[in-house]
Amino acid sequence: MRDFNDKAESVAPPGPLPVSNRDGRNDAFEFLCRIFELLEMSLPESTSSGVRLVKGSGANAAPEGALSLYENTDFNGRNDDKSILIIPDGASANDFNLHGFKDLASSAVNRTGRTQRLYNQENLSGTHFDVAVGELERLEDFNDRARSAVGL
Ligand SMILES: [Ca+2]
Repeated sequence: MRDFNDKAESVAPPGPLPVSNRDGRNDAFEFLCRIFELLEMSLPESTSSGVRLVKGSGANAAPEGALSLYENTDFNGRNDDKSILIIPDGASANDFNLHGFKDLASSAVNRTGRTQRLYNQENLSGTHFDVAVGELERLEDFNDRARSAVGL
């Protein structure tokens, strides 16, 4: 269930008391298996977030195909103890706080091939700041304000 990480929004008991069937499995177990199969099948690629927090510094630490947000200006300088939030293109990051990165971003490297938009509120709301493709040593008036992001 690797694609289910952070995606559960509710949970419910499996219903009637389990009844063993011919295979020795029970109906409740079969029911849950089926639900999980359906969930896996219905999740489009773009919802597999892949957003991750790493430690490091320098623009070279930013991978291709992702927006990398640095905790400090100048791509964390030379301080490898500082954090970088890596957001793969197509994975909207709706709440940086889930990764312990709320109101921290101070510089960015955009290697996604398209503009990435930062928002000062969760769920892509509030005011925004656009990060063009390339390297941005400081986020200017958006310093320490980013809480969510999405590619345009
Ligand atoms: Ca910062």
